[in-house]
Amino acid sequence: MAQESGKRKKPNILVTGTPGTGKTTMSTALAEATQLNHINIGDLVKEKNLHDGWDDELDSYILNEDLVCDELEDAMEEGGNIVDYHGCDFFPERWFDCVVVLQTDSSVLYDRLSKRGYKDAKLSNNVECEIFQILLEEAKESYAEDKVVALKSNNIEDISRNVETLTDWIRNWSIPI
Ligand code: DAT
Repeated sequence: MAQESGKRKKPNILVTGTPGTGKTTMSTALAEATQLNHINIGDLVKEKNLHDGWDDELDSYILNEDLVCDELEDAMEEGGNIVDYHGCDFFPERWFDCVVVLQTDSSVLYDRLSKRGYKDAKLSNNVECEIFQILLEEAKESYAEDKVVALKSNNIEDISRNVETLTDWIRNWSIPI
């Protein structure tokens, strides 16, 4: 993970991965540990109506990428944000100093998503998305290789370790060189 010599005093981190891999859980803990600002894109889209309506088939809002990017521009320029979303290819590459892709074994993910009430196509599509590492591929295609890191998120110990690793990285990033 390389350090960026932009004008930001604090780094911006993107936490991505298939739904259910633990983005919100990990981002919440990381924000608490570092005092960085956690932005859950799904919640933001709902709160500020940054969408083009509801997709019945996908059972989710149709996110409007332009509205989301306009909404975030000032905060991202300022720095110090943890952005949490199950997609990563429409954000400007310059926004992020580190892109974390959380990964979960498919059987564990299946149980988590079933508990969340996902069924049928929605459940199998998301598990397949994880098996084929779609989000890792998307991150590698969208960001410089040295910014992308894949982290396992199968259990509570993984969350603690990931938060520790990223907290250290954030502290080191913030020290002027
Ligand atoms: P996401 O934001 O990626 O959709 P989440 O943070 O909402 O995922 O987590 C989904 C559920 O799984 C939630 O009940 C918490 C649990 N979970 C997430 N990561 C976990 C982990 N590493 N170990 C155990 N449970 C986890």
